[in-house]
Amino acid sequence: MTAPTFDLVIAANRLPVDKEVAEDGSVEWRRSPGGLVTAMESVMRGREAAWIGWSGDAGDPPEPFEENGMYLVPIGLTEDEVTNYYEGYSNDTLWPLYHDVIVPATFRRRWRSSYERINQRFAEAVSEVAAQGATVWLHDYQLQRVPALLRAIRPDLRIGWFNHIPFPPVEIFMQLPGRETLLEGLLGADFLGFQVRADAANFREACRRLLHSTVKGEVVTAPDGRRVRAAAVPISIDVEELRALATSPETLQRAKEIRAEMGDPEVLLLGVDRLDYTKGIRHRLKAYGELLADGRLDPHKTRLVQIATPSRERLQAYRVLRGQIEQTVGRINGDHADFEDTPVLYMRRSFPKEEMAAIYAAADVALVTPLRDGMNLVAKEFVTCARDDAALVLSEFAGAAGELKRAYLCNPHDVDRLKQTITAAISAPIDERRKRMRAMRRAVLSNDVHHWAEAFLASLQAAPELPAGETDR
Ligand code: ADQ
Repeated sequence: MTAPTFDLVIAANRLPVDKEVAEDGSVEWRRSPGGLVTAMESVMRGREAAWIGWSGDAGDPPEPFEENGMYLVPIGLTEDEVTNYYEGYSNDTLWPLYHDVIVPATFRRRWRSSYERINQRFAEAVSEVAAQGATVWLHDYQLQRVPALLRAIRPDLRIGWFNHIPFPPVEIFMQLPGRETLLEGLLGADFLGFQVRADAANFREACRRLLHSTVKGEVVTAPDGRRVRAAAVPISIDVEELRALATSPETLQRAKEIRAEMGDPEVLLLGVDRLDYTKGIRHRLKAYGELLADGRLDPHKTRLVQIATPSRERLQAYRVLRGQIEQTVGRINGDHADFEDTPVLYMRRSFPKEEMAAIYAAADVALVTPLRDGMNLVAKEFVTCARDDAALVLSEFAGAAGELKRAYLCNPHDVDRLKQTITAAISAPIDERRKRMRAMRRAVLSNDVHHWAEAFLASLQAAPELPAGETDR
């Protein structure tokens, strides 16, 4: 039987669902957590499309299947390929390199060849289900070779790629062995989307410096003479849907219960992150611990709820981070807890979105303090769900800081200033907090996830020209 073909094909490292095997051996697919799926879920609704991605397990892939109206094509990875392509090259070479080398990037030649092989596998899988002239939307740093590999077998396709993480300055990118190959891979696309303008500019500068490409405005000339546009299209969330959930009577009731269960603290601080060293969880805990020790926050009146989704736990840097965070939480609670009060509530697990909305609605101040982040959807989710008088402390190194300019902005590396910013957010007059929250709501509303997807697809169709209605920047 030949595979069905589609006018829209999405490819991302992972499928949007995770496999769960029940005790009786039956298999169920659940929506996977994380920013990419959160964003794409609402984009895909009502569209006929195929999604190519890895199922998350090593071994033979399951057959393609339909889920929520989407045709899902699992890509198989062997145990070795998981180690080399996914954990190695993607998460131990590219991830740290693209996040300002917060931890050192590791370079191994066998990881690189595995990355090339898997990208070829993705290109072939896309090619099989893409109709003549179809639109292909590739995602993220794991698939940077796919555009060129796919174009080589299917020159009829419109190929777009979106980078969910930052694109580093050329001085850092240059460290990557074989760096030209990745740039050439990306230049196989018609349109390249980045979170913020600085990322797109970094990419164009890398092409200029390392490939000697001609760059005019946002357009780079590829080695084969095609013109490729690289521009910012900041990602967002489904504001309307989330706002409706957050303001429902059930959620508001649950938010009250959450505070009551914690003994109705005067100040409820909140952190929500994947357990990743880019998210600045350690810096945040250090600042909070010091504020308690200095007596500037009262451990009997303040709670920090830190929710951390387990992530990439087979990698050493992530295991070390988890140990450090758990030790710090233990130390803060050891120093300040008593029979009634526990100043840090640390929860290492995922919550359903209803519960997340209630937690956001319950908080007074969200601490979103990544050391580097492509966008950070938690910041936008908080603004959407929070009470009008709640406050957001936001790192300048999150892409979201470009839009949420009325947050309490901070440099998380500067612990003293971080402490000051946290206390400023806690003690600001209610009027000021309301004003800031209103301005941030407007910013989030003006660019929701549907707007993002439409902007990306319109840019892809028009590339290398600007889509109608968009003016040159
Ligand atoms: P992530 O690094 O995963 O995304 P982020 O943008 O904050 O970071 O998205 C996390 C998502 O997971 C949010 O939707 C959040 O609600 C959800 N989440 C986190 N912890 C959770 C928990 N314990 N339970 C349930 N849900 C939880 C990457 C980039 C980001 C970029 C996104 C989208 O690193 O910079 O914003 O992709 O492009």
